[in-house]
Amino acid sequence: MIKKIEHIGIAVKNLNHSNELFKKLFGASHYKIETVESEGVGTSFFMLGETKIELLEATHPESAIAKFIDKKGEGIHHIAYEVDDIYAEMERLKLEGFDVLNKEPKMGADNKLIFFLHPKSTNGVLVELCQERKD
Ligand code: CMX
Repeated sequence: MIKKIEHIGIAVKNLNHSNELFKKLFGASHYKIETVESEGVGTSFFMLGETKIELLEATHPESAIAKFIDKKGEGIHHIAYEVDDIYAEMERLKLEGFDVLNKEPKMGADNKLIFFLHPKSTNGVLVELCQERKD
């Protein structure tokens, strides 16, 4: 079951610059910075009440974020939904006909198991499904 929006991911060219920009916007600093080499991203997280915003910067030119910015410019990159059972959701969404981009859930930022749905199968919005890793 999908429970709620866990975070909104925003692609940025320069994480340090955008951390300062969003600090001014939100009146609060990011609470975490994390690099996820397997995804080719540097990330920072801001918490606004119960809403989490993730900024993502590419760590190399082949990163999904570099490709996204080259093509579309900076902006909303994905919406992440929290699920209660990520393995069951993966099977359910496959059966529903969505284009699931990963064979298995994998480790993402912020101690989450994640997988993605291709934006072509979700009205043009890249969807991330995530669940807190328990062990
Ligand atoms: N949102 C909406 N559309 C997107 C998109 C995004 N984030 N990224 C790519 N697209 C669109 C492209 O504009 C292109 O559209 P057109 O065909 O109309 O020109 C199309 O998708 C391209 O699709 P593709 O050729 O299959 O593949 P790409 O090489 O562009 O890769 C995607 C796109 C989504 C499959 C790839 O980025 C991916 O696997 N993403 C999941 C992993 C990821 O994004 N990791 C970084 C974040 C990690 C984190 O959150 O920690």
